[in-house]
Amino acid sequence: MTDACPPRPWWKDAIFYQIYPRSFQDSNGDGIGDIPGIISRLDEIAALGVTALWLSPLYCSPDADNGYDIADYCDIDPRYGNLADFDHLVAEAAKREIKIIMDLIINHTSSEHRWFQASRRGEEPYRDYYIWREAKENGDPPNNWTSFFMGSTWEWDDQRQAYYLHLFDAQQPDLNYDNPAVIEEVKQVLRFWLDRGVAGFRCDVINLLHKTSFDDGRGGPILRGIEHYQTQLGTHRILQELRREVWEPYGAFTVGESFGVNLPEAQALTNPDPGELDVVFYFDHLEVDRIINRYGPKPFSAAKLMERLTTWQHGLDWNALYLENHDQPRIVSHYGDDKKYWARSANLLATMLLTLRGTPFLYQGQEIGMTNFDYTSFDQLDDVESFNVAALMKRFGLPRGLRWRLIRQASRDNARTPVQWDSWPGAGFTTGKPWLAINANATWLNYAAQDSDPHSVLNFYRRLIRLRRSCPTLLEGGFEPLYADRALMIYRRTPVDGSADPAYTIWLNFSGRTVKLPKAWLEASLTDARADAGPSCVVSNSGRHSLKGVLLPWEAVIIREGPPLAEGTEGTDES
Ligand code: ISL
Ligand code: CA
Repeated sequence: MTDACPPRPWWKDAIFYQIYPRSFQDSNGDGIGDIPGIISRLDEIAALGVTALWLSPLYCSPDADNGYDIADYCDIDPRYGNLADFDHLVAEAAKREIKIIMDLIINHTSSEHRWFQASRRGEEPYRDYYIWREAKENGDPPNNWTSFFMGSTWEWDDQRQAYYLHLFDAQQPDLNYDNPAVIEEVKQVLRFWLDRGVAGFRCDVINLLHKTSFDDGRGGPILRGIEHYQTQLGTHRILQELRREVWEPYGAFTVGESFGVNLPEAQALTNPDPGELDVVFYFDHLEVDRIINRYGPKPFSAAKLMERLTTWQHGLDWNALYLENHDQPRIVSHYGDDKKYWARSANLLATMLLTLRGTPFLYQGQEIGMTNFDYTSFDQLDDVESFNVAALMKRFGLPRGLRWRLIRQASRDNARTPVQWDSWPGAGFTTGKPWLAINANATWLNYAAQDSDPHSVLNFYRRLIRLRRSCPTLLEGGFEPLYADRALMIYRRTPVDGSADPAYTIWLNFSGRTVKLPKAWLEASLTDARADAGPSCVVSNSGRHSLKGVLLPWEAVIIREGPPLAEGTEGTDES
């Protein structure tokens, strides 16, 4: 490798898998997933073709926001195990050539963190670790900002006789990034975990760190004031410092969850010069059918999805790819059909995720097509955001039935139900009472039922991942949008210079109807023959190899252009 061409970073060829520990695998019957449970499932994870794990928070936390409220950055919450268990996990993962990245939540801590407790008492050096402001003359909060979890972003503290800022829950006070001591503390935390062998971090709401001003916000009731702290110059400077002083020297990978980020901001956040983050998680590809964030459904359009994906595929040379995480509804329920065409639509979504350019991130249970929860009322929920959004809807006069319908399709609990490993009570997740109810469909929708079924969603993912890793075009090739309308999405992955691997065209029908391929477009850009590729059809989620001018409901096909594959080359059929 010449100096001019730096070695290809490991994370460009990685397949990441996010584990939400409390819902992944319980080992001691207390109904909460834990580190020994994760270790016991590493072979299943390796069998999927995963090469890196993102662990959602394992740190000590009072669980105001399920671990995203950290009370001690350098210890494992006893419910998940201890540091020895963590070291054992890192070692066992390494034996399977699986790297580990941690969830880094540094915009805020838990109000139970010793820093905050000392800050409330006005004790140095912690007095200004957080953002304290006096009340207005009339006792009101310092400004009109509103929280991600609804309500004011300011909480009055009797001990300190002042308000403190919290963009999220009142038990998640924001750290003060105008204080160099805070940044030094963060560097210590990073080094602590990097020295334990982690390979990088998923950085939580990392584009919100620096608040440029505390003037009133101009917007409506949702996230009023965000213009004062979203992706500000100060945040870029902090990330450049962390990169320069810690991430670069350690060679640590960073993916930054960047709420509301647009393409120019993402380009700045991931620009290698001067260097901040490696890749980002953006959101707008998951909000094609949403009015605000994950709420307020509107009709889906494959053309709109293609437009947004194309913006990001062309706007960044490389980026993270995902369809699910612990905050998002299950993608087969969101963009797919979790009833009549459950498997086929799950496989179509897998095909899209794993044929785009970038680093794919899967979320636990996505590989078996887990669906949204089957709850019927609010008292089955756990998520603080769901309760707070529902309360705001109630204040706006929405009737209970409508409130439930809106919350049900967007609640973060949809992704947090325990992983369904088998059909027994407890779904193989726990022998105790699960912390959150298990979906009743675990009786048939589970890992064990799919593991040896060649036509299962699980084996479709396994084969797609193997195919992707064997194709330079899918790994490193370009992205070329070809055609899209309300239902159809057709794009091509173009070959890498000098590679023998040809182009691949991906054909997706995001609808429950058989859809005619656009004849005019076919004749103009592709002959029917190439759309009837026969042996060059390397993936089909319907078992068909010739399109014959149509795509069946939820059909996904990958056609390898150029000379047909040798007979017997592995494709992936869900017949
Ligand atoms: O998912 C979201 C946007 O669609 C928001 O619900 C989410 O709160 C936001 O993206 C920030 O998420 C991250 O920070 C939060 C934590 O609750 C989320 O779980 C985490 O992913 C505060 O730490
Ligand atoms: Ca447990």
